Amino acid sequence: MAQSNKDTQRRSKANEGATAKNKQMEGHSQTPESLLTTNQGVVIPDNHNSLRAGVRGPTLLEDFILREKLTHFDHERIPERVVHARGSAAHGYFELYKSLSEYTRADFLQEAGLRTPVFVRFSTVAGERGSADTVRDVRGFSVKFYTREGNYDLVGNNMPVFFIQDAIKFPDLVHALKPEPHHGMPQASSAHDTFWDFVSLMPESTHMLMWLMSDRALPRSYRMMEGFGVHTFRLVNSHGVSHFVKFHWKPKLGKHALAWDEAQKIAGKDPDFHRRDLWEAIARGQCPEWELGLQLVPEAKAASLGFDLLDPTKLIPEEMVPVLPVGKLVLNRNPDNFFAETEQVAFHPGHVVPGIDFSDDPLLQGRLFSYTDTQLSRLGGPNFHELPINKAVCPFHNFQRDGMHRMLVNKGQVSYEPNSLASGAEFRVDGGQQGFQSFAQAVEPPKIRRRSPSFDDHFSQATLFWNSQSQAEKDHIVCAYQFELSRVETPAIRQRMVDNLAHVDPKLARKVGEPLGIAAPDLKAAAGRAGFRERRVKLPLEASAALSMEMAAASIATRKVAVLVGPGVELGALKIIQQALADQGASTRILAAHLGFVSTSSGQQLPVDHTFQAMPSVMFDAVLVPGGASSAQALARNGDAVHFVLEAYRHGKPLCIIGEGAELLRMLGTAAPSAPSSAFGVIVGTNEPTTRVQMAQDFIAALARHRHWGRPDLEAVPA
Ligand code: HDE
Repeated sequence: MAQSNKDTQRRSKANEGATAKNKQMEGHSQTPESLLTTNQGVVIPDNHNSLRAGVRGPTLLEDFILREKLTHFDHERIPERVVHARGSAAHGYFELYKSLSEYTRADFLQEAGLRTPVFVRFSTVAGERGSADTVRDVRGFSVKFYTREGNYDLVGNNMPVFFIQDAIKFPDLVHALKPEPHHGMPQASSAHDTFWDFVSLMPESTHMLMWLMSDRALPRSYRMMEGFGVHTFRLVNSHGVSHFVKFHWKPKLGKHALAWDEAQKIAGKDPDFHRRDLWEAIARGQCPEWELGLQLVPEAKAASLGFDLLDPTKLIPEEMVPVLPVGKLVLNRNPDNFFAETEQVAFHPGHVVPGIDFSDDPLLQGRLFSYTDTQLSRLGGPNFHELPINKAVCPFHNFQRDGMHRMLVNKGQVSYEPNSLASGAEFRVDGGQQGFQSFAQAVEPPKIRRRSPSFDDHFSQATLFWNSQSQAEKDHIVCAYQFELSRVETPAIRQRMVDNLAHVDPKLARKVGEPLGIAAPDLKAAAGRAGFRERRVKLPLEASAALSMEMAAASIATRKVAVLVGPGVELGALKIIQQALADQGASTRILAAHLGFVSTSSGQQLPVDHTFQAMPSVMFDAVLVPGGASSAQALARNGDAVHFVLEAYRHGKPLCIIGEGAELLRMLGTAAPSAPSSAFGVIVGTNEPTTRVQMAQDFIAALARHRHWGRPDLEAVPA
């Protein structure tokens, strides 16, 4: 059969749109039945008693039912991922806005409106499988597209750059970051000697450290963070013309962060905070969305950027190359089984489809080896592509055979190519034009083990990032460095770090160092150390708006507002504000000192969702305190309620206080705003019908800005 006919047949078979993967998965699923059998199908009569020699006698080795059950249980765990062990995932689809045929021949990027099924896994990097979600860390953002021409994986992070420039340093980086080998501590944290020892000796990590110390490392939700492909890839069109490309995911809900103090508290109160948040949003039907954006650079223009596109410690400022929105990603279905799907999914930056190709970024090149290799030990053999979650939705066939856990039953005599025995005619795959064609790139001699001098600018983009932050974001970066370095016990490591930081910005270095008793930053000492390279590039911009998270207000959909009530609470204004929030997709929960009901000023019984203790302020985005004199008095006498308000205020969260609820603001002590102002996200109003709508609007506007760091004397708040 002619190859083009085969291709059409293959594609039409697989062309089941966005649901192709769901249908395929259904064929592998099982729901509980009212019958228990062994794995061999033999009905089990009693699942409570093992076979014994007499009712009080020893258990018999013969009991194959017991042995099968225990043996299976004993082997239920597989090795966790060596990095990105803790993750959460969901199914969904990617929809293309308009054809990208000008740039790529990738089938899933040709037809406007085409939906391709996806499975997306978010993760932390350092922590073990059971670690907390809200630690300071990079987040993984891996997308598997089940395209009609095979699986394409975009295995990225929520930060656009990386710590190192060459894959050969990855094991060192990860060993330094992970718990220290002698005592296995600390869990899921970079705040320890070995990490800072390593990075302080690797100035190329400076740019990425700025991101890691910023609020980007504390996402409010997986649904509210950006994703980046990090490396430069290639898009290649049907004429063989290539563009360099950087991939971006832009969250529809905006990019938002937690406060550091808040993130630490959540790690104890709800270690599954991000997992729960993703699961619940999808279960409620508030499906998270991102826009895929491309920064495209013609091959010939790459040199004129001024920095090397192959260096993964560099980003392309959006002001230099705008991000072109090309499609949307929607996550609309939670997995049926965490292990089968989220744990067994195997991503690989080398899973590409025709029309998408690699660059020579030495970090990417190393990844191309590493991912299959790791799955071999993690998933127990070479057949992990047959696991339902990893299986392509288009037909696949080759002569790879056998191995652990092989599920396919390959028929026939032939398992080699070329052959003439399979169909009677000669079958040969030998240099055809179909399928994946590697981009014919000229390679630069000689073969050499050396870093390119074009990778030698370690600081200019770190400075760009620093200059692009708002004052509050800068303060947070300084605090983060101080926190991390104060956990470092070796003074020389702390000193090396601030010496390096002085090359980003001398003021930043001084601010970090002073309260820690570190000697004044020494630019020269840093520059004299091995590994230091500073061929500073002059960028055509001082700051890039896209690098700050604090710039734009966003939708308030899916934000959670706590309503604090006591007996005698007034419902009037509360109902109006609750409705206004609900209309914009936010939700309110009623919190009181106890569960059950609270009687309102009009004698109604208001059902309570949570107690102050069980659902503390760090679980919410904003606080609403309704009016009612006795309700306000009860709240002011309750330490948990008072702490709730103080903590939310300190974390910069919007507060809406109605009528007598204002009592609680006095608890802020010296930090209490003399004139509460919506500029600081504190909305104070009366229960009068005339002010309710305005109050609701102001509160929504405050919530859309997420956090209000301009509040005076925040550090004075006792929370
Ligand atoms: Fe990974 N990385 N990585 N990585 N990575 C893994 O693969 C590796 C790098 C990223 O949700 C591992 O299946 C090397 C950059 C994500 O399942 C492993 C190097 C970026 C995930 C591995 C890097 C990433 C991984 C561990 C340097 C951002 C989670 C388990 C050359 C672009 C995927 C696994 C998931 C996972 C190796 C650097 C992102 C060991 C050798 C840069 C999101 O193969």
